[in-house]
Amino acid sequence: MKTEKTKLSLKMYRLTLLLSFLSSHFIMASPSYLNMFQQPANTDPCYDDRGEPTRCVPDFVNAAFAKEVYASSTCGAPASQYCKSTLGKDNGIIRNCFICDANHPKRQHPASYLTDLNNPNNVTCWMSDTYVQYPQNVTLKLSLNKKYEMTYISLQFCSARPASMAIHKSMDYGSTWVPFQYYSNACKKMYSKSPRAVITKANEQDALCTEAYSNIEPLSGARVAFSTLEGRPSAYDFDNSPILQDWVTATDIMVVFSKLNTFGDESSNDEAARKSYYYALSDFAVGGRCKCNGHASKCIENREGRLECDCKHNTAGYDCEKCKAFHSDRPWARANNKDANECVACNCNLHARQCRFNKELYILSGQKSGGVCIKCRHNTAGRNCHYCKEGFYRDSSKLITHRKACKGCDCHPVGALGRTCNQSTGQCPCKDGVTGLTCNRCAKGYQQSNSPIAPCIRTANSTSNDYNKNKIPVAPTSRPRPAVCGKCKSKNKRVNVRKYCRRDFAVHANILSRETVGDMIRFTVHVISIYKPDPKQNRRGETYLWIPKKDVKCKCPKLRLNRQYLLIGKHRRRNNRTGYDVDRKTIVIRWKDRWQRRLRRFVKHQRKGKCRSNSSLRKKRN
Ligand SMILES: [Ca+2]
Repeated sequence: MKTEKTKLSLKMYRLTLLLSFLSSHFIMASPSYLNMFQQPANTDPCYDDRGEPTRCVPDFVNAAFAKEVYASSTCGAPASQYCKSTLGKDNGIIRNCFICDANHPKRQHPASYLTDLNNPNNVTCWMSDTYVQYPQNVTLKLSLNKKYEMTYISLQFCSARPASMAIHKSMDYGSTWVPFQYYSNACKKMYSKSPRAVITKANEQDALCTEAYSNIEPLSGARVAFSTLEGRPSAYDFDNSPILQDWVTATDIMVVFSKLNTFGDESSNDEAARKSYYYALSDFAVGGRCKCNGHASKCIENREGRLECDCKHNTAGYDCEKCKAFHSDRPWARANNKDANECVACNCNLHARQCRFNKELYILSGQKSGGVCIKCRHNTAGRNCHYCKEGFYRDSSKLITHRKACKGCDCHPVGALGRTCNQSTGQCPCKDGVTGLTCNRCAKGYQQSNSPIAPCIRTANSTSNDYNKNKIPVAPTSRPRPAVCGKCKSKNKRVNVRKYCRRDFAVHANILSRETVGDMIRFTVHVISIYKPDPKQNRRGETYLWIPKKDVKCKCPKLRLNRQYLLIGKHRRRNNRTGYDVDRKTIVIRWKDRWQRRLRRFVKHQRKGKCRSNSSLRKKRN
């Protein structure tokens, strides 16, 4: 009769569990989730028929299934006896004893039996050592290695339920724990919790203690299920409750069995009584969804074997908890059934590859756009790389997205007042009497003077309209090349194996800084690679380039800081300076990565001794 009653109550309990499961399931489910079943299998549930992003969630699963559970106590090592209690006639306790042996396939009760397939026809139970009694406890730890949003945690017992137990959760892979729920026949005493506490909107992340599931009967088969959202007021508005979204999130679950239920006969010398008190469970289930914040419909294993969301809506991260790179125009947000909150790419007009989110700008734009481009290229500037930087102007014949949308101002060094032109017209600011887009000629009624301060002076009766006559010559200022320079050797811009063989060194270097030392300019450089070892020095890292001051003035060669060059040249043996001498015969070209291969070919050529004929010739000549 008793067993019949137990069976019936179990059935009832399973039914209520299923109902609570379904109700909480529906609280978390959105219409888009239900749509999943209506759509053809091959469409992405994260986008609707028109391709618009919609909230999507991974399937509801038993997250604990087949996962490893750590148990602080498991019987059978060494083999030991335990006794099963049943209630006989007149409510007398009948005890049948068995052996738990970890090495015997039919007598073992390992922790893996907690999360195996829960088949009612073949119930498998984990079992602790007998009589691990308060204040000692037994813990079960389950690591999911991924954030999940839990709907319920369910424990099915093979033993009687504990007198006291607690469920804890961790959101940080087991570093810190918070209580989820307490079960005790003495809530106040065991956990300092009132069994009559009520959850309001003010304490929705509090764990409750209930006294309802801690009776010793039934002696086996009872299920205790904790529904994470039950009785929590915001459960009906889960989408808009970050507090509850946080509350149901966990990476790890820990169950602490604090106190065994007994009939009070264990203190006697009745060994069978003590052996009948232990914790045993047939099933540890965690119902929930892989947490993807509404931005993925499935979780997949990554290359390291770790579970992560298959993020959509331009999101990224294990839980789609952030926007992916270059998609920072709007703040990240969880998808809800009204708005998928898709992350939006920054608008940098194809001139930048990085951007960041700026909250103030976002608010100022009426919550439309908050992305700020980083490192605008092609001489552009602005938060969207949408205008030309100082010293450049918009070429209106090209789209703003064009690489050459911004042209250099090219203001005349003498005729213009500065180097910055009007950003839309390109008009440079001209000195008095000077005209032209770049301020390169004298206006009507003015003629050239020799003064760089007033290059055009008013003439009493100027009749000259000759365009060329009015052109202002470039005066020798610090910037432009002096006329005495002559042409730099253009052949020094080309590299071939003959030139390579005839010279002493070939290095790839980055120009770091410059300073004047006597009549020389000394550039500090970082040697990146050496393609022809120089007997005088042969190491990578920082060294110097020495160039006569007059050559630098003439821009022979033209070197700019923070740029990389290929330098192929000879040594002047006159001095003992550290570094490389650069003269007009030295080949100096802006570095291009594609040269690597060609230079390696030259190195091979030299190693095979094919350069020797050239160098021996040169020695003879010397
Ligand atoms: Ca089992």
